[in-house]
Amino acid sequence: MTVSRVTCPQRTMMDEEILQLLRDHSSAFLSGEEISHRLKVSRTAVWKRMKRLRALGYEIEASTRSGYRLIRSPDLLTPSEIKPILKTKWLGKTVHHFHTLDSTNSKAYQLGLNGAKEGEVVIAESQERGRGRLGRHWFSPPFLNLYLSVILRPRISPHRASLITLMAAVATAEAIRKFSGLLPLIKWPNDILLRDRKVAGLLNEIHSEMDRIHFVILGMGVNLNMDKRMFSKEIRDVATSLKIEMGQTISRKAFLRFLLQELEKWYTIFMKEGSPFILKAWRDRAHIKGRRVKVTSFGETWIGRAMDVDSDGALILETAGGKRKRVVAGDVEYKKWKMGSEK
Ligand code: BT5
Repeated sequence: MTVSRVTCPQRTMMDEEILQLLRDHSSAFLSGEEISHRLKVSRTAVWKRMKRLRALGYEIEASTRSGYRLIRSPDLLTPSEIKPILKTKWLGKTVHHFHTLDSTNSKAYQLGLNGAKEGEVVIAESQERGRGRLGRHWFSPPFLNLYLSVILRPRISPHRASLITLMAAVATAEAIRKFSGLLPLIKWPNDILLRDRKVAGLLNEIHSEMDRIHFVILGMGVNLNMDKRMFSKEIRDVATSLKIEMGQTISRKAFLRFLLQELEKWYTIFMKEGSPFILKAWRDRAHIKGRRVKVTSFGETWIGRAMDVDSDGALILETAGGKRKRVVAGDVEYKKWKMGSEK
């Protein structure tokens, strides 16, 4: 891996308050005295905070006579950066932001157990142990991409939880399409591809009883500003980022806005209209019907023709002998049709 681990100080409540004050006075200087008075701290404490904020990438102009002025904020995904630009009604109204976490899904799961509300979001600038499915690793270097988990509390039966993954895949694909103008393809069950390379992956985890879901953690990893050389060798030829595909640096905040907006929209559709609408949207963006695929599931492998996904989101496969298989979890690899392999 060519990107080194970066650790940086966490922002505190006081940092947030100072930033809010500076934002509220963005057209003028705010004196150190005024800030120290409003926050009830010494001027030295204010000066130290300004130093810290600069170290975090905030460009703050300082004048001995006039005080401080915020010139530019870094592309951080903190609540105070995100809130002003979010267009959602309920999703992301509470954002838990961390510079680094083991995994946003693990953190969100803990929060879910502690009663976090539907729509709360966990975001990390980097993950030490970002997780894929089946114990696999999700490469999560700092400040470049999106690593987020959303807590949902759908009133649906646990066997329909995989539809949430399909719903989220549609939302992610739509966010990418609207943001970039590019046409992503969904690969069953949880990959989003651009030019056949993985740009995003989803990890859906549930906490439930037999017949009731307590909460779903929807984990989303989207590669935004990775250059090809930044990917580890193993995934360099199968992964991509929006920067690679669009040829320009991506504002993570701007993309996050699209993503949360689409997610709120498609989740609301799913809860109101049920699965048919989501399945149609998914099929339209997956083009899986009739493709020759190799499917691996729980240590078994089949090659055959993908027929469809059923109403619970399972993949329906027709194997060489014409038998139908229903696959609830696994990995799909696309294969080329060879002469005579149609049967
Ligand atoms: C996934 O698993 O695609 C689900 C990835 C979910 C990641 C998010 S990030 C926020 C949240 N918190 C977490 O801890 N996880 C979620 P899977 O289908 O198993 O794919 C994993 C495989 O994708 C790996 O074995 C690699 O081959 C490849 N891979 C790893 N990192 C990648 C990356 N950044 N971009 C593209 N491919 C990657």
